[in-house]
Amino acid sequence: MNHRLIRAEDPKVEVGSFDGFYRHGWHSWSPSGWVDPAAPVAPIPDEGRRLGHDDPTVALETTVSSSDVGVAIDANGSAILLGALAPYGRVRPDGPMLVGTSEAGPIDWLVAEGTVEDVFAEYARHLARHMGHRPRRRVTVWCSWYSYYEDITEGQLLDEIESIGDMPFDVIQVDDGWERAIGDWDANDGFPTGMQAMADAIRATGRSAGLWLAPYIARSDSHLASERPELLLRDDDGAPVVSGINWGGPYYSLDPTADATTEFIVDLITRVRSWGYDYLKLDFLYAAAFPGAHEQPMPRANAYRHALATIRGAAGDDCYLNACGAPIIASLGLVDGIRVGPDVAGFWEEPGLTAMGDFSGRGARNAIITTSERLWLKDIVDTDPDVAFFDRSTVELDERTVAALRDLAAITGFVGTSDHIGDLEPAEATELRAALSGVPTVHRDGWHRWSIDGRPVDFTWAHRSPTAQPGREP
Ligand code: 9PG
Repeated sequence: MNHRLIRAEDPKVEVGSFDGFYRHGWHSWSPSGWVDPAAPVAPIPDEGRRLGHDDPTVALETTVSSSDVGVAIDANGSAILLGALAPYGRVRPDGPMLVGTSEAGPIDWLVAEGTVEDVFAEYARHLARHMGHRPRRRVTVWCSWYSYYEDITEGQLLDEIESIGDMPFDVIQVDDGWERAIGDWDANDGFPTGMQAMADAIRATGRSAGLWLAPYIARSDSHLASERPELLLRDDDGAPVVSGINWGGPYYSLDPTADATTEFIVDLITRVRSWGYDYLKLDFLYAAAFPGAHEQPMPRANAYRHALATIRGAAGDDCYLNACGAPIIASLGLVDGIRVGPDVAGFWEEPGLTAMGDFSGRGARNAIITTSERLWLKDIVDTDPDVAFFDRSTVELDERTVAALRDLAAITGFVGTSDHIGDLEPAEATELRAALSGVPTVHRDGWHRWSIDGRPVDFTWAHRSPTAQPGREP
């Protein structure tokens, strides 16, 4: 393997003709994998879906491009990687070349040539050096989202804790549905004794209490948006920046560079820490890296790093931060875990989203593809593949897909589920217990091929599904 570091604003690397290009999505849910570099890209027609899908600055482009790192497979089968070592980069295939651009002037780039596994391993090593890194951990988490969705109440969760019994989860995490509104982070009427009491109940079982927050967004109908307008990120015309549409309407980005936002975030994180939560699932973080007229002008990735540093400072070094919907490269060094794919679901895909070319939508297909294409990150940050399913009665997935999700958990060491533990058949409960307590020996045998305790695992089939994005794969 050859590699060199260069400092440049717009590096160009000659490859020769290539028909396989690794495009890296900007944030957790953004599609990643091997595409045809010359294939036209159709922007997602639905504005709400488009906003939350990938980097908004390229959402209307009609050619392939990649966030921070791109890899070409040349005529000899060699991989040539061009990767930014700072979170400002974009890489585009351009005829026989890879061309980089930086949003923040000259930056360091890695150019590496070798096998695809080796060039990514080299890139990961350099990223850890440039962006920082935190200790790797094994994570076992029960999360409320994928069985309750927003319909959670204190009573249901207390029953769930009871059913979980001695199942070896380290974390029980309350997901979306506990708050008054997106932006108004107080317990709603479903949690009459409050979030501190919920944390107490979880901690009484000897586990860490986890809580979901989307700290840098506010729904348009929240008190925060109407009463603290000085926190909102503005565009050049002074209008609040809409960073997506969900929960039945638009949500706005907060301006992470505004002093008022920093105060709000410090207060929020200090409060949830004082309730007893020491695992925070921080969601919709990409909104903090949206372009806008920042109170303190700076590159948007710096505003984002400031946002994460503010949370880390208030949460303390011993709080586990799991970044979701989060720009990947820009999050390195400040958080413990990063969700590296879109939401899984108990079905393969939503045909309507696939038809729109939206591969960030929920479903097992998109989750397996993007997560398996991001496993090169797993040695420098905890990579959350999203939950696996153990209760067969709740999913319409075939056994191969159920197994692939569990294999991703085994490979990453991030094992989560939302299944109702009390509903598991005895054999399923045994499988879950084994997945939570086993520490398998994992080897990478090829780009899509792994072995887990000597058992071969191959994700190639998922990539060859009839609706997969085209492009030569390694
Ligand atoms: C809670 C959920 C869960 C889940 C997160 C995130 O509209 N959207 O495009 C969209 C994308 C992802 C999403 C919700 C909506 O899920 O990934 O684990 O915490 O939020 O609301």
